[in-house]
Amino acid sequence: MTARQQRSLCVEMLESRCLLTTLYDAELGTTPDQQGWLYFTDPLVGASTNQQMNGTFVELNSTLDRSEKAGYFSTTHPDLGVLDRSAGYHLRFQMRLLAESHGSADRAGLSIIALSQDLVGIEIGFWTDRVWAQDDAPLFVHAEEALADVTVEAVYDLYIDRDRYTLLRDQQFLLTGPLRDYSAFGAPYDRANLVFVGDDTSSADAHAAVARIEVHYDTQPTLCAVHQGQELADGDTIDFGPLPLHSTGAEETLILSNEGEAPWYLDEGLVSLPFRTESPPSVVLLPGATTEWIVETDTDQVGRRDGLLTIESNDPSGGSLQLTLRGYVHSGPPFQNPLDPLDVNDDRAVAPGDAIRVVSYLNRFGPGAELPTGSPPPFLDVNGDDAISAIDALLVVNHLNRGD
Ligand SMILES: [Ca+2]
Ligand SMILES: [Ca+2]
Ligand SMILES: [Ca+2]
Repeated sequence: MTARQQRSLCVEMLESRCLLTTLYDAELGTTPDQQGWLYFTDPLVGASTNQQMNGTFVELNSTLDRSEKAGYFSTTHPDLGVLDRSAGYHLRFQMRLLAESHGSADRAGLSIIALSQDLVGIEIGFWTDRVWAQDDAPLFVHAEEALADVTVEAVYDLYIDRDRYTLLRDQQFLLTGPLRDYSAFGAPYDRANLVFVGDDTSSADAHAAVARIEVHYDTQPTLCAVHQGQELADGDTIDFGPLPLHSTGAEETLILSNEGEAPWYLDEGLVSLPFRTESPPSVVLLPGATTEWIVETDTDQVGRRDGLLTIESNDPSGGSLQLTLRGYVHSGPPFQNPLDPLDVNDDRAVAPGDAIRVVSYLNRFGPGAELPTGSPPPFLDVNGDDAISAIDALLVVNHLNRGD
């Protein structure tokens, strides 16, 4: 099975695992409370805040009285399952903000709340020109933010992955940060598996239009690391091969891609000496995105190059990779041992094992076989003619027979 076939199998498994549920669809022509959501206004009776269908949107308007609150709670929704952040989930909102005003920098007239089954989640506030996260220590203070024209209809993808949320806008990265725990405040932040959209403050108001809300479960990133067309697994080796002394361009390129359904984050990417990198990979890869990682070494000195490349990421299945880096800088024939040409396996002794290495290679690849592409040892070219043939084994055998 080729790496490509393996990968397409892997992707198919992920696709079948990733379940999508529509929680609200304005195209059905009904308001969210007619599709399973709890619509709640404060005050309960006589609120000037209103909801109404307008084309392919439901519009929620609290601008007539800032002190009122109103919005949609998933509490009663029959189709919302367990929001398990360790398994990962993803909420998608298609909406726009027609107007918003606030009396405090820590409040927004339109907010989205997503709380996992353990109450840890995130509240995102929407102003017309930015989105921002509510902090939990202290409670409900304006935290990280990103500028965006929220008055234009867009699809917002909110990914919850263990300890981090990531917000995309029309498939473009917008905002990320740690998840928060607001449960000390009480209701509704003490409700597990909660999704809320609306105005939840007496200090701001908004006129918002929501077209669609969806949830995906089991959304995980999947790192696919490829070198020279081969998918890399933990423990694999990246071999730079023989490198002529003082040559340039001793580098290898890794292709990292996210074949999963959630943003991939590089937690740690380390290259040990004598290898190094001048182009660290992207720290975040959105689903389907790809980045290159170039690892290089110097060729200033004859000898072996051994190192490690370590990748730690938020991919729970294959996100931790420790790869061996190797290479060999040579000034003479690349596969002739410069210390002792007869010492094929480079163990500082000449023994029958050295001849056997050559014979095994010839048995496997035949006489006239190409030189290996990987780094020596073994140094199979005993006579240094840049070919591997029976004479290379014979030289070792003759030496041993002579007993010198
Ligand atoms: Ca309000
Ligand atoms: Ca040896
Ligand atoms: Ca030879």
